[in-house]
Amino acid sequence: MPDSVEITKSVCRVCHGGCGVFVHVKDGKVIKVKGDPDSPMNQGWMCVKGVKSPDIANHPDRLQYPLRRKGERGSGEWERISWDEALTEIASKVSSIRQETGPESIALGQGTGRHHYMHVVRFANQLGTPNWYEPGLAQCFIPRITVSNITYGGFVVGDYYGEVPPKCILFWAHNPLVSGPDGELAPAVKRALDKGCKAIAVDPRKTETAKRCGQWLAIRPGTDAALALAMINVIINEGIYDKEFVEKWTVGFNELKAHVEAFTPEWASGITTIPVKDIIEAARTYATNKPAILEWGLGIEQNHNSLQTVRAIAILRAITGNIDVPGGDIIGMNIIRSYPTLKDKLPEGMGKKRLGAEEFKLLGGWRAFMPSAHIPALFKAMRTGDPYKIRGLLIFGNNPLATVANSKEVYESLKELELLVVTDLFMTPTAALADYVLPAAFWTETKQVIGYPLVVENMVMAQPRITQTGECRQDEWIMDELARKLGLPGAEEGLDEVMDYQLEPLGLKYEDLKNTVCKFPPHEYRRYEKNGFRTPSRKVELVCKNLERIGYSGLPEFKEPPESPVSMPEVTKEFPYILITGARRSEFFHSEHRQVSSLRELRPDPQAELHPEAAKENGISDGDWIRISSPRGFIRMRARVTEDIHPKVVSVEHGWWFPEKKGPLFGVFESNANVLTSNKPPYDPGFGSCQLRGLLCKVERE
Ligand SMILES: Nc1nc2c(c(=O)[nH]1)N[C@H]1C(S)=C(S)[C@@H](COP(=O)(O)OP(=O)(O)OC[C@H]3O[C@@H](n4cnc5c(=O)[nH]c(N)nc54)[C@H](O)[C@@H]3O)O[C@H]1N2
Ligand SMILES: Nc1nc2c(c(=O)[nH]1)N[C@H]1C(S)=C(S)[C@@H](COP(=O)(O)OP(=O)(O)OC[C@H]3O[C@@H](n4cnc5c(=O)[nH]c(N)nc54)[C@H](O)[C@@H]3O)O[C@H]1N2
Ligand code: SF4
Ligand SMILES: [Mo]
Repeated sequence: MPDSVEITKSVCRVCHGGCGVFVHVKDGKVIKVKGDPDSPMNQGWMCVKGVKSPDIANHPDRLQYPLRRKGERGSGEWERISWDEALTEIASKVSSIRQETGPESIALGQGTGRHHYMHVVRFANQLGTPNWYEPGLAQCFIPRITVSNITYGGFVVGDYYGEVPPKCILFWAHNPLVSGPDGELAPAVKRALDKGCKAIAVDPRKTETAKRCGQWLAIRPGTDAALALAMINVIINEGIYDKEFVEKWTVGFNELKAHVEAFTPEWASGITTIPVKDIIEAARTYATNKPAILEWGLGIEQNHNSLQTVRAIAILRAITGNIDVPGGDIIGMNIIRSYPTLKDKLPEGMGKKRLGAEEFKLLGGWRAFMPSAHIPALFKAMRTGDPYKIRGLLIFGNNPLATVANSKEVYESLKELELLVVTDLFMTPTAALADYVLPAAFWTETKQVIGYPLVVENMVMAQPRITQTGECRQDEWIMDELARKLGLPGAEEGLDEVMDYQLEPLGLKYEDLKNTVCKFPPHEYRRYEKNGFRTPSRKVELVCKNLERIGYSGLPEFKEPPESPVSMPEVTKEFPYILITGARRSEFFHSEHRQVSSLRELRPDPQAELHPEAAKENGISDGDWIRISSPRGFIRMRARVTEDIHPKVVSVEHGWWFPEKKGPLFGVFESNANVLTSNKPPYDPGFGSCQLRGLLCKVERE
């Protein structure tokens, strides 16, 4: 029956993923994706991107065959070649570079949390190179994960799935109703809010989430550490901390108490622009409505003080006793084995050669959670050969021209490479500069094991391969084939073995789980009562001696952002507004989906949000095309004038390029937030994060 519809249960992964779905297939093509009402994550709900999966999967511009560059780099002239030709040639070039200048001169790049994430780390170890990157990491998630690990001995997520609902949620620089699954899902948050819990949002924008909160703290970007320190001050001074938990399960309380004495709400108000009474009220609400979830997001990491900002906020959970309690923030159970990344295959001494590792110990050094290269150092090495030349770059799903800070410098760096291979779903501006472009499989075309909620692995799902487009291949297959051709260590095992190895503690194989789709054992709360927390002191580390030992402060501190009205009053005269970039939109995932007309028509143009006061000062009306400039360059976007933003803040979307424009650049410098951002020091001393939010800018009508 060739035209009958087959329906298969699966898990959507247009974003980081997690929504249980039913995939409808007709004549080998996805025709519909519907939410699965039995999925604990989404209970039938789906966002617009997921619903439009068929339009992405079947898009006429999908890359379908391996391509080799024919003309000059970036000329847009390609020839179709077979997989065997492509992989043999790439392997031979990689092999020459490895032999001539060492494996460290080959780098691997990848994008945000995709299915093949850990496989790239594995492939890097197999290749023997310490240099792999992802544009999140220092800017996204690694500070939160690392700080959780050093403070509580494990990553925490909100407990939305147990019997006890939270009484309060503090959304800190996080808009989960739009940004969805980052350990929880929009519907889970919505369900908790619908039950009527108290809620507070700390955000310069009155977001979709902030509108559901009783209190909105319109913070000056980049000053979150000051607010958190003042909230700790109030909670301690008013005696509304959890005395029993603090006494029994934390170290360093007295030092913390003395440390925050100076950080009064009055002090923080002057820095953050939040009224004193609001700071006090937020501290009281969060500390006295228990259990409480603290939902933290990206806005606390994209600055040069990410380590201490995240630490200050992390401490709030501990002193209020909200850790690993029902309805609070629970520590992950990691019910599957961690990914076999073959780190013992990385040759001795290579860790030291990792670019940026010496300086940013928590990103690339041996104390790092998942050591990776510092992006500004890596791209500099491509351009300048300092301290050694990066000659080849293999990218699996990343569009650095759009998503890495200082896009024009990224372009200069990529042009210097001898070998650039890009695997992607579409011809992006980055892929257009490559020597080889390889067609990646869409999520309905891949098989995978997914540990969820993100990072803590309290739930496990497996996804079957359902459809096939052209000659598209799953990224892991490409890496495994290259490993075989290069005769790399560990090449005898690939994705299938990895998936079964991960599932072994559950007594399952991928083939078993593939039909079950989701395993979700009940959470065991307060596991620390048995063996303590997994930190050196076996307690929550309010003061962290391990940080002190490697040269960082053991207690959290506030530092004024380097480019701000306070740090740069002279520059502020020309650039009087504060720029934030990249607040998420439901219709797009980063630089993706601009070619998908059913999504693009919902949001045809790039948008910059600004307050009516700022609009008036500059003669701007809602819907005007405006020029947004920073000290580094300018871009154009359409103005959205709204009261729902701090009067001094301008918020621009990120990831914009125009697939409808001419290649190879496809207008990637016209409306791209990263033309405005800086990749220059000062960086966060632990993670090397740079300031993507809280910079200076000006706005003009075009
Ligand atoms: N200014 C500014 N810049 C930012 C941010 C910000 O807030 N402000 N946010 C940063 C953050 S947190 C992140 S995580 C990064 C994200 O940065 P990226 O990961 O680079 O973002 P994407 O555009 O989602 O993905 C890049 C490419 O992956 C392709 N792709 C999708 N699925 C697959 C697949 O399965 N295989 C392969 N091979 N390719 C695939 C897409 O088509 C797309 O071209 O951006 C960062 N950049
Ligand atoms: N639809 C969609 N969903 C996504 C993504 C996407 O591209 N599209 N990307 C995914 C990825 S990789 C990530 S990392 C997550 C990120 O998801 P979230 O963590 O929710 O991050 P954002 O929406 O980037 O930013 C959250 C809020 O931070 C605020 N903000 C900016 N600067 C500051 C500041 O200095 N302090 C405070 N307190 N707030 C600030 C912004 O106004 C914004 O509302 O989303 C994921 N989900
Ligand atoms: S939030 Fe949207 S894109 Fe992400 S998994 Fe769910 S339906 Fe898919
Ligand atoms: Mo991210």
